[in-house]
Amino acid sequence: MAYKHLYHINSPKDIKNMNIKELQELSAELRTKIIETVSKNGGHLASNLGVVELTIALHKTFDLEQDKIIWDVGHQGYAHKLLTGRRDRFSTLRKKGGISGFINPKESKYDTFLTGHSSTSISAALGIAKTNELNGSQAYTISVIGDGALTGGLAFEGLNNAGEGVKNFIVVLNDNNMSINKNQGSIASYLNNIRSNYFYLNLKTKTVGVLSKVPLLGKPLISFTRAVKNKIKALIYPKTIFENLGFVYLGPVNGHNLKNLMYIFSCAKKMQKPVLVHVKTKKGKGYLPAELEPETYHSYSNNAAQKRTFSSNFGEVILKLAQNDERICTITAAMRDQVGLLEFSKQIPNRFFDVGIAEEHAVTFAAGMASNGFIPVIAIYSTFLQRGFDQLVNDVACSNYHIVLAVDRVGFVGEDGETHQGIFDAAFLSTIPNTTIYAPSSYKEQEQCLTWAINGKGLCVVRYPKGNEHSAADSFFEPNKEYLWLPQPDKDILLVTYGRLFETLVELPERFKKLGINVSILKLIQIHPILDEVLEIADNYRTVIFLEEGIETGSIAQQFGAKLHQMGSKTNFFMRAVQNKFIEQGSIEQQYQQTGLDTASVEQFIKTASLTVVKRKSQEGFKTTKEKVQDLNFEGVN
Ligand SMILES: Cc1ncc(C[n+]2csc(CCOP(=O)(O)OP(=O)(O)O)c2C)c(N)n1
Repeated sequence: MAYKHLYHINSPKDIKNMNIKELQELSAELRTKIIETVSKNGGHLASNLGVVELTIALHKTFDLEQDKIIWDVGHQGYAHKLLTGRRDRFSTLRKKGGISGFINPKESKYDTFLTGHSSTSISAALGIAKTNELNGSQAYTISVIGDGALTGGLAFEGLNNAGEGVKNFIVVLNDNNMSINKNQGSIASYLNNIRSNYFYLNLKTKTVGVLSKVPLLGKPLISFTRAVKNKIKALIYPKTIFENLGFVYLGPVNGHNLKNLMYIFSCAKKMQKPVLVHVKTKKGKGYLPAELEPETYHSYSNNAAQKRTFSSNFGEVILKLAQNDERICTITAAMRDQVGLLEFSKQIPNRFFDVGIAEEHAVTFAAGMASNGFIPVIAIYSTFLQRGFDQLVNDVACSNYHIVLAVDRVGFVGEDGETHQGIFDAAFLSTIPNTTIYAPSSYKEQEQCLTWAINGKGLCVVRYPKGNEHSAADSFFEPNKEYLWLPQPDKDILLVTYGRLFETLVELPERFKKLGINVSILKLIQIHPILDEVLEIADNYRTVIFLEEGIETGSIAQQFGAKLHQMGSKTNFFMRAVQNKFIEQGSIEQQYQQTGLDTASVEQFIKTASLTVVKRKSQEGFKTTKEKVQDLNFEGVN
């Protein structure tokens, strides 16, 4: 496609003089660019195609040199990026060092607030609007939130607070009737009801358009018509929930009609109260496959689809277990297909619960079920579980309820970047009393861990990464064993790890053998509480090196080292985990390299650690724990 307009737009001011026809042509160009790029790089497709006109209308109506847009989740910001000086770098979307798949202020002054997790935009926008008031600024702050994100409790906390009163504050509800899957819950049904008023604004716009051309009488007639219409509207339609919360409600408006959108935004600007503009869009608009299957095209991956993954294996195993145990229920927070629960939802619909984007609620809801004798299993991405920490501590663990967490996408996740990494859960979950954590690295281990978790006590966690198992993983499976020990002839170096990182280390013993160094491996499956048995194994080695795909502070590695120290072990302990920083987008391989957890870096780390030990030995004279105790030579003490 030849681009007539897009390559002339380098900042928001460049669309200010474009007419409707040109803006419509620009919409088509933006769609082409988005489809072209996502087909190469992967990314969120349907959500972005749905907001093209909405983005243009916002850019046209507001002055982005001072007004601020906060895009909820930030996964639908591609058109916004293309119109704010990032067109030429757009081909680097989701690549290391390239354009982020989410809204990110590091990238552009037009990206107001870092997003990635849903339902935050109203709160963040309100913070900006309130401080604008303190500064005496007349700038507008606009939160653009989807109907899916509106199911998150945080969004309502923001509405509740904003409804008390704030100026120049606009919430744009981008309602496409979809979350990733069909939107769930009574808010979705409620919005469906309002949408049946859909004809209303079109009619009003047309009427205003015609009347305003009538000389002299035009304006008074508009006011009169408006007053009558509002009366009629009030008689026919009850007030919306948003009006009851203190907002002026405008809409619903067709989100693909630029004229209507610009008109309604210009009305919203005139209100002296918080405004909610209800915009109706079609997810996937302009690309038929995505319009027909918005769930499939919510996000698109250009990697060959993997048939069996840890998520799908989880779905199969939990279905089997639930078919034999009527106490088992599954819960998802708006990620049914992604976490592998589609088949479960069809086979056992009465014990399947999609609670919407409501992770905190999911945890306390599960605690309620557990208190009533059921076994709830929450399938959730590691990154989104962060939201449920307080509920896990207070509502689950304090009462020692038995719930199972199936934590998906642990470790690095690749292209989604810093807001989506699953590197915190092992650290924060292991601080909670009454918790057991398993980290399988093969499908068979995953099945075994899920069975242990279902039959366990308290909070039982099974955590596994994105994608599939290592090709050789199966051959390492040992039934009924909470760890895998691959010892070499002497007790020289022991590598300790868990989960997917095992794949990175598995070849190292062979490589080191060639150098005359014996490297053993201890792979933990139960990572918390740390078993005495594995500490005893480690204590017998001269050097223990713990490698972990998780954040360093509070890591299992740190806890392991501390425990060895507490038991008086004289082992030389080293660890490598993710330094305390956020890991940006890139491939998972690149993220391993960046954190020194790829095979080559680990190999080097082992060599450096060995040299450090040799140096220490020559300085102090290395002695095993037993030798040191013998040296103390306490007579009469056994
Ligand atoms: C706290 C949290 N939970 C889950 C997700 C995963 N997620 C990303 S987009 C999305 C659906 C959002 O739906 P909606 O707000 O309606 O936007 P749409 O994609 O339909 O435009 C979900 C569940 C997330 N980003 N944050």
